[in-house]
Parts: sequence; C-alpha cells; structure tokens
Amino acid sequence: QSPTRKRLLEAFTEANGEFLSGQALADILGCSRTAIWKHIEELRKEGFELEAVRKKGYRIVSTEDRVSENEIRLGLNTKFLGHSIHYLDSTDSTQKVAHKLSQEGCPEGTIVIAEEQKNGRGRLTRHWYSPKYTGVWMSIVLRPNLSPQKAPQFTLIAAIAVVQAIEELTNVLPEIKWPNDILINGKKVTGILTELQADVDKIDSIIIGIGINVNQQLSDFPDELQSIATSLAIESGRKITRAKLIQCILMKIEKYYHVYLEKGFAPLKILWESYAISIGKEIIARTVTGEIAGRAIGITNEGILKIEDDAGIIHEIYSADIEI
Ligand code: BT5
Repeated sequence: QSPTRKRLLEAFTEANGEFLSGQALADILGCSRTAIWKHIEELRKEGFELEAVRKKGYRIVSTEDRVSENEIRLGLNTKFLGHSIHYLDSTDSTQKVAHKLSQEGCPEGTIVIAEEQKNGRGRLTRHWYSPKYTGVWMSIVLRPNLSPQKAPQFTLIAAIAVVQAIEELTNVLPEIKWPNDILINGKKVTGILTELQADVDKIDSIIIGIGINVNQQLSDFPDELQSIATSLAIESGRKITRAKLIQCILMKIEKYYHVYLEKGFAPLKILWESYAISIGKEIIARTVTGEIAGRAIGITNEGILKIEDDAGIIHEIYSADIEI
C-alpha cells in the first residue's frame, strides 16, 4: 500500500463516519484535490463504499462484511502486528500459508486471513470447520527469542486476547477451557492452534492459528457440531463486524506480547486464570498416552496444567482434551 493511501484511510478512520471535505483531505495528504479524487476512485474499486456529497466531501459508509487487507488496516492501531497482511478469499488452511511465509522469512507480525478454509486444521489432524464470510480464520507469525518449551504459553496469551476482545464487542462472557478452547455457555466458539518452527533450543517462529465462529446461525453448523459449537451472533443476538473483532484481537495480542517479553508469563498467568473454567474442578484429561482424572489445581509458569489425583500425586499435562 502506498503511504498516501495509508494516510487517506487513517484520515477516514479518525473522521469516524463523518464527512471530510476534498480540501481538508488535500491538506492532510499534501496533494491536489484531483489527486484525492483519483485515490477515492481507487478505494472504491477495492470495495470501499464511499459517499460523495457536494459541499460536504467524502465519507466511508459501512462496507460489506469482508476481512480484506484494507478492512483490517482501517483503524488498526498496532506497532507491528498485522502490518503485513496476507488476505485470501479461499484457502486450504491459513496455518499452511503462514508456515510457508515464515520459512520464506516474512516479518514478525505477519498475519494470514482467509474468508474460508477448505481444510482448516485442529490439533492432532482434526478438522476445523471454516465456512465462508462467517468467521475469523487467521494465523499470526511471531518470532520470539525463546526456547520451544515456552510455546504453549502463546496459546494462553492468544486466548486472553480473544476473550477480552469478545467481551469488548459483545455482551457475552466467554470462558477459557484449557488449553485452547473458548466457550460461551458451555459451547465452543473459538479454537486456537499454536505451531512451531524451531530447533531443539530456539524458536524460529511461532504460528498462532485462531478460529472464531462469528456470524453463523445454529443451522449453519454441520449436525455433528450443532450440540457442541456456537457463534458470537447466536450468543449475542446480533451480527458482529469481523474486521473490528480482528483489530481488537491484534491490539490485545500485541499488548500482552510486550508484557510477556518484558515481565514474563507470571502477570499473564493470573489474568488467564481469571477466565479459566477448569481450574479447581474435578476433570478428566485425555492425552495421547491415556487418561488422568483428578482436580485441576492450576497451571505452571510454563502454562502446563497441574492435576492432583486421588492419591495426591500431581501430574503435569502438556496437551489434552478436558472433560469437566
Ligand atoms: C482447535 O483444535 O480447536 C484448533 C482450531 C484452530 C483453527 C484455526 S482457524 C485458523 C488456523 N488455520 C487452521 O487451519 N487452523 C487454525 P481442537 O482442540 O483439536 O478442536 C477440534 C475439534 O473442534 C473438532 O474435532 C470438532 O469437534 C470441533 N470443531 C471443528 N470445527 C469447529 C467450529 N467451527 N466450531 C466449534 N467447534 C469446531
């Protein structure tokens, strides 16, 4: 994107839906009114709906609900996260694309967003259902200078950001089910998948995949998901602008990423626990090697779940499916 285009979008963001005169825009951008008109035409071609009224100027009216680069950029107030955006109308999996970009050396903070995933992935090769125009299917590339053991913490950091963004934009109160589920009224609204490119002692990149059901209705889900899944629209009773939700999440992830790099995981652990449902409860953890039943007593500073069984033995669980 050209710097002029970027400033034009920023000006419209600050105007908050109010009109900006051609002259005001020309002053802000330091170009002629004719040049402004050309930029406005370009924005229109990209799908922005711009209203032009004589003597008043231009304003952006609400656009179609898409999550394209421009939609995300308009109003995104981050220092680095989301400054490089790869937008796809349809793809197999944003994780797959992000892995490839990361291997090719993309900058930290690169994000991949798709309107639809044909082969969205959950953990352990499970499928993630990602229908068109109704959800957030996004992968984020970070490059922290850390050991690979720290990677699970990023699932928890992303979960905090998503919960807070949902709380800010809707009237619902989501909860986190360790390690990677966000639930509303006991049903799954978000899944997070953190993957790594690393050698034994150093992370090269962390790829955080976030899938959020936003505007689906119950009948939009396949039968097998109807009893376990939900969307923000179902729970809040209104349509949510996905681009706003994405911006809010990116701003929060960036904020907590900085907290993490400066102060470590401890302050985030407290925050995470305030949203967690499984802590203090009797649970069953199903891992790839077997089942452990007991009381979830908390998470470690690494983000690992601690379960105390009936014999008083404390088990540390790295990844599992939890039944409460
Ligand atoms: C997850 O796995 O919850 C991680 C999901 C991560 C998806 C994002 S979307 C962007 C990025 N690109 C990708 O390809 N993936 C990431 P897990 O905990 O294993 O849960 C998977 C299970 O959730 C499935 O077996 C289903 O039971 C259920 N499920 C599938 N699609 C769902 C949906 N849309 N909403 C709620 N539950 C779903």
